[in-house]
Amino acid sequence: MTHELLIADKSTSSWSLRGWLAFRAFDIPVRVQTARLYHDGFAAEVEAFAPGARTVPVVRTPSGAVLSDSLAIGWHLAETFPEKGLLPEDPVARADAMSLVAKMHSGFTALRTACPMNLRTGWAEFEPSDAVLADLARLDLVWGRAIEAHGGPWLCGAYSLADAFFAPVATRIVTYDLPVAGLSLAYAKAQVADGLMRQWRAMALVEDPEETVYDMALDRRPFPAPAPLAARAVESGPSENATCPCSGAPVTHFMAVKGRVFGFCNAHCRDKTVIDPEAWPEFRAIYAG
Ligand SMILES: N[C@@H](CCC(=O)N[C@@H](CS)C(=O)NCC(=O)O)C(=O)O
Repeated sequence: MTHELLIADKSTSSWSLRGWLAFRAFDIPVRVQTARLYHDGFAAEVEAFAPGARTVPVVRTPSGAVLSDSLAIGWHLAETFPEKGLLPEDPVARADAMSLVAKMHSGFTALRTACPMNLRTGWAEFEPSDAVLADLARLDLVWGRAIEAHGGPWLCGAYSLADAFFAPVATRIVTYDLPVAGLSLAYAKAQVADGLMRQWRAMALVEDPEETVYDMALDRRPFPAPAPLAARAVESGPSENATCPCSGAPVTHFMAVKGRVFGFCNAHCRDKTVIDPEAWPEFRAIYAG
């Protein structure tokens, strides 16, 4: 039996990203379903998945328990899979990681409210309020102390639940071009460049409808990350590979990159790879081969 996770739109649902990373960053098997946030059927979809739940992420455990909060999900996974490294082994680092998770879960409200996560775009000339600047100063303190105390590269040494929780905050630092200390900026950029974040964002661009809910009265600028390898969907093969790098099934959909053609077993596999080919280790392997 596998855990089941219900999330919402990947471009904008920051809590969903935390829940998803709590599984995927630690290689914990999970079956994922998506409900559309801000659509009429959302509440009913959540209720059908887990009676009594109101928000995402929400998890159904193999034993039938419902976990309807990211903090509970993270804690449950850390307890159930102690070998997966959600929390550091060292007791001090472990306590720090939980403290960071809790700080994130209950804090940085001004920043989170003023700068909604939107992985589709960067924003130009955002003017942070005093309350947002205070949150950013606190972030500098909290991130800086953790990275210095545990030696980096992540908050508590190796990637932990604390980093999964702060990932959506890191995206705001770069998309809103927020003023933070050098160490915080480097940490935020490392978060956005992380392979799983790139996968999440590629799926967001393929799956999510263009929503206006989080539009800002600001000019847009390109999403601030290094340009991915340029690729495009093409109508037909032949492709270098006979089976899909995602599923191993025969190829039916095609992508061209640098004069070479690769195949996939469906449009979703192909399109998420077109967005950012090098985010996907299985594709990287056949590309390098
Ligand atoms: N404290 C919750 C917050 C979850 C949350 O607010 N999720 C948002 C999506 S990002 C949601 O489901 N909103 C729907 C609603 O509030 O009706 C957690 O940690 O999981």
